[in-house]
Amino acid sequence: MGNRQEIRELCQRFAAHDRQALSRLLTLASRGEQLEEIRHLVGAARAAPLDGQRGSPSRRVVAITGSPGVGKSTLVGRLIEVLRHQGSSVAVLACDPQSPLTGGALLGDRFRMPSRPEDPQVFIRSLATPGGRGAIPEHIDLMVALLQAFGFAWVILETVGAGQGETAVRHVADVVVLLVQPEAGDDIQWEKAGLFEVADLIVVHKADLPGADKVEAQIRTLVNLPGCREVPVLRVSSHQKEGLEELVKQIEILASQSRTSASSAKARLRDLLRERFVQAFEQLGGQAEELVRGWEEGRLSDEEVFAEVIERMASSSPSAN
Ligand SMILES: Nc1nc2c(ncn2[C@@H]2O[C@H](COP(=O)(O)OP(=O)(O)OP(=O)(O)O)[C@@H](O)[C@H]2O)c(=O)[nH]1
Ligand SMILES: [Mg+2]
Repeated sequence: MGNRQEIRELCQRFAAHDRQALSRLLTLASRGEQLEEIRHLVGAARAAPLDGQRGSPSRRVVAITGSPGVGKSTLVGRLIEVLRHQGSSVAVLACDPQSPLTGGALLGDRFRMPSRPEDPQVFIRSLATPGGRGAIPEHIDLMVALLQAFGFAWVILETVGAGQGETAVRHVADVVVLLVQPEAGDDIQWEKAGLFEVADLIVVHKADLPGADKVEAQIRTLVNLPGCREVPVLRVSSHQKEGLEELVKQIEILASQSRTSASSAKARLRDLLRERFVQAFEQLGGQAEELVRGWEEGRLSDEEVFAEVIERMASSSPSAN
């Protein structure tokens, strides 16, 4: 699969605005195949935008994250309606944690989101995400770049934000929106509190349900604690179609701030470097052990081990990464 001939054809079809080619390239990227060629394609498309995309509107990458069942897919469906109404094109990547029991919520996502095959300005793709790295596929940044190169003004990522996915989403999204819902129990599951740290905007979703006031009050208390950065809190009901325009407006505001804020861009770059560094080290596997053995046996000094690790990381890390 994914031989040279195939990838060449795919790139040509992508340049001719073929959605099936886009879809296949996304699959390859999600599997970590043909990364170099795909990066090249994205770079070329950036330099010479596809027909009809010159003077493209500003791009937005938004992550919609929250626990299973909080209503992410439903809300994304509503956002698509609002954005289309405003004339923007939208692509969605729904990152499904692959459930060992049911095979994931993929079907459910397709059902709840409008699939609109007739609308060329909407593209929806579910991605199975095998375990290991949280809910975000490793090459999500490249998938987003593909969708942008294809011309989508908005890219929305749906993710449960579990595990390391939280930080991965932070690197790629301009704005991270965290959904919480009125809980049946007394308190929000505060073990999810880690997610609050990556959220730029918190949505009390299903605001039509009883208990929305209480959750909102709890969240406001939490985000107003001294030392916490200010995070807007909004109430939205997808069922009642309430709060949606306000949500889009807030996302726009935050996205433009995130783009102009050099410090947040720098922080994102630092996080990315750290993550890639750890990945490259992990890829060394047995080689690192071997060097440590050399140190134990007195053949290598600390500095020599370090220098050797750096050198091997540089040569083994796939240039495509
Ligand atoms: N009351 C109420 N229910 C909602 C609202 N939005 C979604 N729901 C319901 O919440 C349930 C879960 O919705 P989904 O959109 O599938 O939630 P999800 O977060 O995408 O779920 P996963 O993809 O499985 O993590 C469904 O039964 C929806 O009908 C809302 O605004 N109000
Ligand atoms: Mg969903």
